[in-house]
Amino acid sequence: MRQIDALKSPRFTQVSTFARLPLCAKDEEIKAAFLGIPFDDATTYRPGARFGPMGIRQGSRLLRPYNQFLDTYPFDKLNACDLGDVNIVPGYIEDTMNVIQNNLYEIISAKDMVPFIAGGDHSITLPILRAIYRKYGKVNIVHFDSHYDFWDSYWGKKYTHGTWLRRAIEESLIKNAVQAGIRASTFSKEDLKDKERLGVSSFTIRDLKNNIDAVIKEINSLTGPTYISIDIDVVDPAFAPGTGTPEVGGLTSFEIIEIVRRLRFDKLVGFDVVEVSPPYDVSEITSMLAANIIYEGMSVLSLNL
Ligand SMILES: [Mn+2]
Repeated sequence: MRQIDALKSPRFTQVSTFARLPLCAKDEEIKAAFLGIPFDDATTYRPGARFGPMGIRQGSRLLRPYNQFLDTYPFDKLNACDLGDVNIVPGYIEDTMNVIQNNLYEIISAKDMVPFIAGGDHSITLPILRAIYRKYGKVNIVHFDSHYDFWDSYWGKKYTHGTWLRRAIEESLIKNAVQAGIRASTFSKEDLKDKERLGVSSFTIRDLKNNIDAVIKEINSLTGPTYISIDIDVVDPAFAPGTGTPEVGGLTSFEIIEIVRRLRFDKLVGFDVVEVSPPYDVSEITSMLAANIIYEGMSVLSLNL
């Protein structure tokens, strides 16, 4: 009984939520919320991203209310909260995509808020974009990744964590696509021509490392609603080992955090960090990085308020 009374006290907050934020309440006015999507059946190599939301919540417990680099109190300004996880259907990607799309649309159509989503593998971004499209129409996508993710199919299948961007473009969900950090070996030289065919503005890790300012400038020149998708594997495995398809030679944790801090948008409509796989993590470093990326994203959003 004593424990139950203690949990009712306002002095105690949920410890299993993102950054110890309260769970979202139905009738509350919120500007941003954390949402977990624990689905990893579309991975092609190491699984484990289904534990991403849980790991990122755990890695977020040290986040404090004030961000000195952006001079903002993101959680207060956004009245941020944790929505919990989407109830996905393990093993059934198309059913899961429908659940994600419907759940997310229900949330964003009811409230004028920005979801900060923790994956899950990258396949979740397609149904997210479908829900976003239903509310906002075509949006810009800013995509940080070591992989192009515009392959046509894997094993003859159209929905995987490496095909979502092509599907989103085919479904006309995207206005402009900018991606950065690309470095993985590919299946053939021919594949690279898809950048032009699909109209994706693509920066390799070399482009990014050599001229971070130019990439940020291009991203910040986008107008209209914009969605950010960050595959944690854009970061070097030395800083983010807990992921499904690691590629060496990536960004440092400082670089990705600093890039996110410098992003500015007309209208940010959603943000995800995907492919965090806690079973392959070491000392929670990947989960803590993902949690901090979301914190910086919320901080940038809060600057407009
Ligand atoms: Mn990737």
